[in-house]
Order: sequence, then C-alpha cells, then structure tokens
Amino acid sequence: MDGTGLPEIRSTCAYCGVGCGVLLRPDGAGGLAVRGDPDHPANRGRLCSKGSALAETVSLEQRLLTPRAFGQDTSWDEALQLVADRFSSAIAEHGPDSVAFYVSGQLLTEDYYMANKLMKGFIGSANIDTNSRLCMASTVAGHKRAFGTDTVPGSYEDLDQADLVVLVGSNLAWCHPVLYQRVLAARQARGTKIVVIDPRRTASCDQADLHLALAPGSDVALFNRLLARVHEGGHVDPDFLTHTTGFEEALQAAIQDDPAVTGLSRDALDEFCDLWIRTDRVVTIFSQGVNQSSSGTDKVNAILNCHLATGRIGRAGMGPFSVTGQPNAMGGREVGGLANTLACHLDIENPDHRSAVQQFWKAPAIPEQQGLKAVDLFRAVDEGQIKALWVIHTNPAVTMPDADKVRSAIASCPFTVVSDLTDRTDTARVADVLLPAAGWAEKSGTVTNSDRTISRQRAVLPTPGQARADWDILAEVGRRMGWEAAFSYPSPAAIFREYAALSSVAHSLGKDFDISGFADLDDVEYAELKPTQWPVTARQSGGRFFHDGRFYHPDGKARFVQVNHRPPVARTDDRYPFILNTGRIRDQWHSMTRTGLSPRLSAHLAEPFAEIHPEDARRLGLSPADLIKLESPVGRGIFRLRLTDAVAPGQVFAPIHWTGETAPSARVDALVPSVTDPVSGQPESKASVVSVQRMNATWYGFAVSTTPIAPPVAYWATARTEKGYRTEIAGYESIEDWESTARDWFGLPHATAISTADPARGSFRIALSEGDRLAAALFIFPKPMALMRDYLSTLPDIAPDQILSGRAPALTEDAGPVICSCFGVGIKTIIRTIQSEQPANIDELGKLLQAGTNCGSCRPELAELVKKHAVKAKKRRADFRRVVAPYRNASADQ
Ligand SMILES: Nc1nc2c(c(=O)[nH]1)N[C@H]1C(S)=C(S)[C@@H](COP(=O)(O)OP(=O)(O)OC[C@H]3O[C@@H](n4cnc5c(=O)[nH]c(N)nc54)[C@H](O)[C@@H]3O)O[C@H]1N2
Ligand SMILES: Nc1nc2c(c(=O)[nH]1)N[C@H]1C(S)=C(S)[C@@H](COP(=O)(O)OP(=O)(O)OC[C@H]3O[C@@H](n4cnc5c(=O)[nH]c(N)nc54)[C@H](O)[C@@H]3O)O[C@H]1N2
Ligand code: SF4
Ligand SMILES: [Mo]
Repeated sequence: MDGTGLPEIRSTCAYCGVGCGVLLRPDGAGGLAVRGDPDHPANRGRLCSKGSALAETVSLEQRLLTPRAFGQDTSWDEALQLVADRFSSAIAEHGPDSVAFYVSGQLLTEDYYMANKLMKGFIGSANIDTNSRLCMASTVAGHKRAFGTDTVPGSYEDLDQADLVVLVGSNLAWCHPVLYQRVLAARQARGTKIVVIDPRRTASCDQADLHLALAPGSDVALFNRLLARVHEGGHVDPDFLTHTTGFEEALQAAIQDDPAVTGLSRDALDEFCDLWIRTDRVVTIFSQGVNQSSSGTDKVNAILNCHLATGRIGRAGMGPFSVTGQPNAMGGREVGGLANTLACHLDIENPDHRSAVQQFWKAPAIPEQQGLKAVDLFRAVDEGQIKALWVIHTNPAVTMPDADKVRSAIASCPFTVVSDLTDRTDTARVADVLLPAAGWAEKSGTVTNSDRTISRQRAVLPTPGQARADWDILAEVGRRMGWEAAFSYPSPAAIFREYAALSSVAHSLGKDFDISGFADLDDVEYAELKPTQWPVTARQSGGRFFHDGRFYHPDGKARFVQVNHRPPVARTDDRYPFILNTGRIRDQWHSMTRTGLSPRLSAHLAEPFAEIHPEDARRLGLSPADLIKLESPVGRGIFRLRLTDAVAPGQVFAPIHWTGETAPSARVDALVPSVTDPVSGQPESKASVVSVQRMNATWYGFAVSTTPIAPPVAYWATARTEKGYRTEIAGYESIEDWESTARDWFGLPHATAISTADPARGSFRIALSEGDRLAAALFIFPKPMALMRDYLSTLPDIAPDQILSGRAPALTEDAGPVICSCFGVGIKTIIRTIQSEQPANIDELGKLLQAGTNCGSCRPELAELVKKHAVKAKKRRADFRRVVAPYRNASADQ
C-alpha cells in the first residue's frame, strides 16, 4: 500500500475483544500502514474507527523510554533489583499477602502467565487481580454457577446465523463495532431482528426493531418475566432439561418477581417475550450494563436460565453471548488472572487442582485461598496492609470506583511500581518506580477474543529506548527474587508452550480449557500461528460448547440459578436525585493514553460531557453548553452539559475517558462509590446517585495551542488536534491581566501578542505568535461562547490577525465536529450536504461525501442525520442547531 516494499505482517488490533486481524506494514521510519486482515475470521478485513487509526497512536509522543525510580532516570539493573528487593523484603517481613499485583485484560497471554506464575506459584499469594474484575467478573461467576466452567458457548458465526439478536447492556455499535457490522449484515441477508435492552437510547438502537429502556438495574426482573412466559407458553425444552438441575426453583423465583419494576409497559414486555419465544435462533449478547452491577452475576444467570430452559445454547445461530471488552479479557480468564482462579480454568480452592499446578510449576508454594479482589485490594492498600504493589498495563487511579481514594491509597503505599508506555497517567504520577513497557506494535504474544479464538500479536516496530516486553520484565524480577529456573524463558513462544502443556493437565482434571495441541509448537510454528478457536487438542479444534448437554459441574449437569430482582444499592433522594450511568464513546479507549494521541479520534467528541434529558434541564434552569457540577456521596466533577432525550428523565450519562491528564475535574470514577456484586466482586459502575447543578463560572475560555496546557483553574479539558491542542477552560476567580495569564498558561513569555478586549462585556481575545507562526490563541467570554472551534483548531495554519474574529473567512466553511473519522467529515458539512442534495440514504450520502464508506463506525450517526435532515427547508436552520449542539459547546454554531 505505501510502496516501500516491506511486507505486511499479520497481527491483532490493540483494542476491543472482537479481536480483529490487522495487516501491518512498517514504513521503516517508525510508522505503520494498517488495514483489516481479510483472512481473519473475526473481521474478514473490516476495521472500526479505532482500528483504522492504529497507525496514529504508535508514535513516541509521551512515551516513557527509561526506567525511573523516585523521579530519577535509572538503569534496568537498578530498577529491577529495587523491585525484587522491595518485594522480597516485604514478603520476608510481613508475609506473602503483604504484596499485590494489579494487572490487565490488555496484557498478552504470555505476560499474564508470567504474572500469575510469579504471584501464585512463587510468591505464594493470590493477591493478583485484574481490571477484568471491573469488566468480566460477573460473567465469569455467572458462567461458573450455571455451566461449572467459565466458557462462552458459541462463535461469531452465530451472529451471522441468528434470526434475533438481543443486546442487553451492550452498546455494540460503539464498543464492538465490527460485530455490530456483522449483525447488520445478517439483518440485510436474512432479516435478523434486533432488540436493545438499555436504559439509554444508544447508537446500537439505530436499526433496532425494539428498544426496551428499562429502569436501571432491572434486568433480572425482565429475564425472569421471560422465563415465566417461556414456561407459561409451554416452550420449555424437556429433553434439554434432563441435562440440568434446579429448573423448578428458578422458575418459582422468576414468577415471584414483579415485571413492573422494569418500568416497561406490559405491551413492550409481551412484544419482547413473544419475539424471543417464537424465534429459535436467538443470540443474547450482554456486556457492561449486565456485568457492572451489584446484581451483575444474577443478571447473567437470569439470561442463562432462559437459554437453558429452551435448550438454545451451543447450536448454530443461538446462545447467550458475553462479549469481552479488552483484547485479551478472555485470555486473562483462561490463564487465571483473577484472584479467585488458577491457570487453565483450574480452581484455587480445589486441593487437587492446587497440587497439580504446584507440581507442574515445581513451585515452592501455592495459596489455598482466594486473594483480594480489586476493590478489596485497593482498600487493603489504603489501610496499609499492602507494602508493595505492582500495577501493570492498567490505570486504576482513574478507572477504579472511588478513584480519588484509590489514587491517594496508591500514593501512600510504601512501594509502588507501574509498568506502562507513558509516565503521564494518573497512576504513574503517584508511583515510586516506573518501568517502560514495549507497546502493542513492539511485542509478541497471543490474545483470545470473545469467541475463544486465539490470535497472534506480532512485533512489527523496533522497541524504542529501553522499553521491554511485560513478560520479560516480570520474568527477570522472578529470577532476581531467587527463582532462576522457573523464570528463564528465551521467548514468548516458550511460555506459550508451557501454558499449552499445563492445559493438558487441566484437561486431565476434567476441565474444558485445553490447548494441548499447541504444546509442541516449535518457534517457527508459533511465529506462523493462525487464528485458532479453542479447544485445540490432538482430536479437536474449535467448535461450540454445551449443545450435547455436557456441562462441567461434578454431576455433568447445568444449573439453573434462583435469582430475584434487587435494585441498585444507591437510592436517589432529595440530595442526590439523579442516577449516574457511565460508559464509552465511539472513538476513545478508556483513559485515552493511546486513542487520545490521534487527532482524528479526538475530533469526534472533544470534551467530557454529561447527558441530561431536556425536561430535567428545564426544571434545573440549565441551558445548552452550560458546564454542570455533578456531586455524589463520594466525589464531584464538572462536565459539559449535553441535552438529549436519549437518556430518560432522572438519569445522567457520562463517559469514562477523561483523566487528570486531559480533564482533571471530569474523572468520572471519582463519583462512583465502591459498591460491588456480592458474588463476583464487580463494582456497580452504572448506577451511582448524583446531584446536578450549573457551574456558575465567572468566565469561560477556549484555547488553541501548539503545545499542551494545564491551566490552574476549576475546569479545563484538552484534546489533540492535527497540529496541537484545543482546550476548554472555565474559572471562578476574576482575572485582571489576561495577557500575562495567557502567556503563563501557554509558556510563551516573549511571543508577539495581538489582543482585543471588551471589558464592558467581559470578553478578551489574544493571539500569540513566534516569528510568523501562530503559537496559541485564547478566547474569553463571560458565558459559554460561540466560536468556530473546529476551524480554529487548524492552528497554526491561521494568520494571527485573522484568528481574533473567532470565525472562518467567508469562503472557508467550518466543518464542525468530525463524525466520519476515516475521511475527516464534520457534522456541519454532512448536514449541509443532506439539506442541499437530499440523499435518500447513507449509501447515497457516502457517494457524495465518502463519509461512512470505510470502517462504517459512524453509520448509525449518519443514518440519524439523514433521517432528521431530509426535511422541509424552513425547519432546517433550527434542526441544524439542535443536532450540532450536543457534539460540543452547544452555542458554538450560532
Ligand atoms: N470505543 C470503545 N470501545 C470499547 C472500549 C472503549 O473504551 N471504547 N472498551 C472495551 C471494553 S474494556 C469493554 S468492557 C466494552 C464495554 O462495552 P459495552 O458494555 O457495550 O459499553 P458501556 O458503554 O460500558 O455500557 C453498555 C451499556 O450499558 C447500559 N446500561 C447501564 N445500566 C444498565 C442496566 O441496568 N441494564 C442494561 N441492560 N443496560 C445498562 C449503558 O447505558 C450502556 O449503553 O467495550 C470495549 N470496547
Ligand atoms: N465508571 C466506570 N468505570 C469503569 C468502567 C465503566 O464502564 N464505568 N469500565 C471498567 C472496565 S470494563 C475496564 S476494562 C477498565 C479499563 O480501565 P484501565 O485498564 O485502567 O484503562 P486503560 O486506559 O485501558 O489503561 C491501560 C494502561 O496501560 C498502558 N499500556 C498500553 N499498552 C501497554 C503495554 O503494552 N504494556 C503496559 N505495561 N502498559 C501498557 C496504557 O498507557 C494505560 O495507562 O475501566 C473500568 N472502569
Ligand atoms: S472492532 Fe475495532 S477496536 Fe475492536 S478489535 Fe476490531 S478494529 Fe479493533
Ligand atoms: Mo472492560
């Protein structure tokens, strides 16, 4: 593609659990060309907006390139010895449970295996937990309760073959976009129906036949209603029931639940139940709206109960389907990354399993009990029980519930190590030792996606600076702690072989996870490994589970679990009258350390926001573009108001992505208390309670600059642009001398300034240039202001004397916030084109503008725009304002 002649190398996308195959062609200068791998079974060549922009995130900007200890650069030798010594001395003095690892579903399987082996087998504690506790733990627990094993029964092909896809607490269009495209393709090909169960109207509702906006946390009651109706109508599969136990009890519990708690009408409930019951091929996809709940495990079992009762499991086009979030969330579950599991689906509390693993590892010790789960782990850190903590490939100071408390707990821990790509994370900022990790394109290993397909990730770029792969760092610490033989590996391939061999031990103990077919893979075969769904044995490769009625409880049967509705733990009251729901946006990945580097991805939604229903806003006297303060019993934050009837009255939705680095007052998890599911320990991230108030700032600002800024004011939020940064700012204190303040914030004491001020109106504008190059501009107003932000963000391509108007020259049109990130097409351009050309659908629009014709991630938004704007001319202007507004500062396009 780029003509350099370097070959394309197959790898796997760095982001979500769909696990799309990518073809990477290094350009020889540290860059990459990326395209979808047409031969990968997960995506067949498709990529979403994030996958398409991978090349923009591999630069060395913000990379940590040398080990650091206590604020100073140091050598690997010193850093690793320090880590080994401090862990060893904590263990010697306070015992193995005084140390902990907190790791990630984004680690490669080989990295994960090392961390788990070191902690569980050699240190002898189970205090290793992973961010999967915040993500998949309820599914793991629900699967184990029902099936006796944590196994996803089906395959992605089921999505192609289903006649009904139910999305429960899953915004598939934005979070697993390539799977969503598969569902839409099935809809086109065979008329697959789509039902979305989500309190919020999301992009995934775009083509839904039915959207059930249920009351937050009421999924158990909804699926209990379905189970009761399955039974009432005589749709239970009696043959399949012989492979199960507990149906009667689960049914009695289900009948007791009052479906009215869902807040849904009887008609809507009946419509859903009828559709589900009469469609044999139904796949129920579920994700964080299910898992991240104080009744998450029960929600999972309520869904599984319905599939078990109808025998719709493990057969073509049907089954419950938990989609995994992170690229190796599934691999982490297999390798035993959670504090309550051992490797290869073996159980820590089973003495036979323990001794088998101990023998296999020739390990000195193996813990007899579960370790601390994430929330308890950081509580133990806070209480001083953990003397040494190692955080790898995750950013808990911003993504754990009660994040301010977690951040201060980490800061107060006697010894904290962070392995990351960058030192600019909320967690790295408070750590003692920073270890530079090799990143996605620089390291080799394997990942397992949502449908149990194991794929290779391959190093295609040289490792920068002194960075090292996570497995390598862990193994060396293991050696330096005295376990030379157990941690000497020449390559990830050697680790993988050992892991595969351990899986045959697990299989001999009756476990389903078996990749023993890989135990003899030589280095060349590992290098060439093709995507393969497990199990992989001498006899079998891939396939579905449970269709044969064989489950993994000791009696070989599946279990129905009695579940009843329990509302979310926090209740709204006069003080905290709103429910706070949190989640993801289309183009950012978690704490944005990688996607935030891409100007394209940052142009979609450039500022942290909170969505509120217009009726609530009216009641509270809020106007579009206001900044609002959210306060919960544990924390507070400031967000841009986004008015939309996509959220129900009484609810607020805010995304999770902003951090101390990008918007310090919009760290959403600072507001989420650490309430957990009693079975899985997973936090309730989607049902906190908050109050909402306008932030009565004295002034509001917008800045563009070539270098990042972090002004010491109540609110700022920054995003990458093509050539620099754009920052929204607001403050309470009156500022007398705006020019010197601006110079200070931008770090430009000697730049040439042109400014205009209108003290009567309280407005001020300044452009600062160095030579003939515009370096920064700042606009201050007493209210949220109207500016052509997207045009201004093209700085420094604007002449200093032009910028102060805040408007584009007459002939330049402001494209507006980017909707199609592949071709950089802004919302205003799209609306203008729809209005002037009146395309009948998004395909016609695509011919006019290219928008939506590459990765397709923006197609739901384009469809909504086409629907809204193919309208009569006189309504157009008003509509234009209303639709553009929520994308950022709502008065921006007046
Ligand atoms: N763009 C993007 N994609 C991602 C990620 C990312 O950061 N960015 N992260 C990846 C990861 S790690 C994960 S885990 C997945 C998450 O993927 P999803 O689970 O699809 O994403 P979320 O936005 O967290 O939440 C899904 C939905 O749950 C709904 N919800 C809230 N409460 C309830 C409830 O009580 N019941 C029901 N039924 N629904 C409810 C929310 O309104 C939200 O729309 O995404 C993965 N993909
Ligand atoms: N309120 C609320 N909170 C949530 C959620 C929610 O929906 N609502 N979702 C939860 C879920 S599902 C998840 S998965 C978590 C995600 O939360 P985190 O895992 O904390 O978020 P990330 O930003 O993905 O953190 C990954 C870190 O690893 C670093 N990194 C990248 N590549 C490498 C590498 O190769 N090696 C190493 N060592 N480091 C690397 C990145 O720079 C980054 O700092 O958030 C959880 N928190
Ligand atoms: S759907 Fe997008 S983010 Fe997920 S693996 Fe595929 S390309 Fe990557
Ligand atoms: Mo996740």
